[in-house]
Amino acid sequence: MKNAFKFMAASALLATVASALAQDSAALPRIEAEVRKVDTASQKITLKHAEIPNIDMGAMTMVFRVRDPALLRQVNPGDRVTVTVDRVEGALTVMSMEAAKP
Ligand SMILES: [Cu+2]
Repeated sequence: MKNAFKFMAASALLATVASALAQDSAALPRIEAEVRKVDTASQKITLKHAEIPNIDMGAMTMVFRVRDPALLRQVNPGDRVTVTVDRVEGALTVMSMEAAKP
């Protein structure tokens, strides 16, 4: 019983830390990308992205999850955007997205 309580307390703490980290997209490097495909139904986006140093990834075209599905309503294929990307529960996730400055 005591151990179960400790486990629950530790899990709650980890969840708090994880959500604090996930929400802190301001600290993440801003990455230039071009939208290739928007999949609203499955909340995914295909981006041709520049290097992403915080997850040690080179430039490529790939599919990402999005933190907030509302992000998908702002963009269309062909748009140039600036994104922040992080790993959330093991999945590469777009944390923020805005139109690239011309
Ligand atoms: Cu990639």
